[in-house]
Amino acid sequence: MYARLACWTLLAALVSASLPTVADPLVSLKDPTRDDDGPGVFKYPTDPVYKPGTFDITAFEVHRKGANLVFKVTVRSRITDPWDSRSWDGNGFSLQFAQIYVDQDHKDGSGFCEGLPGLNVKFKKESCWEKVVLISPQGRSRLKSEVRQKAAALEKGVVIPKVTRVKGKTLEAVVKARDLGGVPKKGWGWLVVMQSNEGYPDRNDLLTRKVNEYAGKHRFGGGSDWNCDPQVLDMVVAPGKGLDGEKEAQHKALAFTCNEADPDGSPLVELPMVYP
Ligand SMILES: [Ca+2]
Ligand SMILES: [Ca+2]
Ligand SMILES: [Ca+2]
Repeated sequence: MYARLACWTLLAALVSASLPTVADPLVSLKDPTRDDDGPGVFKYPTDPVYKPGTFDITAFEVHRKGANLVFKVTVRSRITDPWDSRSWDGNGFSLQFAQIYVDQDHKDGSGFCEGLPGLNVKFKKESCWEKVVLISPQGRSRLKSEVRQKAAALEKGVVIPKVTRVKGKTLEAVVKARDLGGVPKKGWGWLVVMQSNEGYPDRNDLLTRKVNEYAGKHRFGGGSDWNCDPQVLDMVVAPGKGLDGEKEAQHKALAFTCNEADPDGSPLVELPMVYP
């Protein structure tokens, strides 16, 4: 009898060792702190609601939960809701707007090679994306109508989460795995970018806050008043381990030039992805 008990105990130990625990993420990337300055020169708006660290990504994870996936983007400071998002059908925060681009085939030119309007970015040809998950304080109907009006050509790649919520310093979005095209596989590429939610965006911008030459009350500074600069505050770069060198790699990836004669005709930056 003791032998049988020992046998069962051993079997149970083997089974539990071979099953991933619930907390094991499918994707887990880190980002260094204090690189929420885009190409190294961007400044926060001057209004005090934009507290230091608000747009500073520190971690990104994807978890599986049954038929759903939970996307988690963590920032350096506690997430606040100064504009009372519940009063406009929002999700419990006001300031952040994270976009998670996913390359599912890593083939040159396959997928969408431009960013959503308002980011002023393109993608490297080997990293054109099939899906982008929007983590925004805006409700689903506002997101849907913005995408339809301003990004109709990209609409089939846009994933609007079922639920978006806040936990401390983390934004969480629940997405049906089916809407992403399945459970994430090895070999997929990831790009997490951080922007700021703008409820009154420019005519062509998809809910993004502008980066201008000089910071204003609700405008980032350090960029250009034209559309030659990437409107990205922070992003995750390879190897996605939060190393110091990743700051430099980000600054390089987001370095932009504006042609004096035709600033809006300047070539946009081409962003790389992380293939964990
Ligand atoms: Ca960061
Ligand atoms: Ca692709
Ligand atoms: Ca970064």
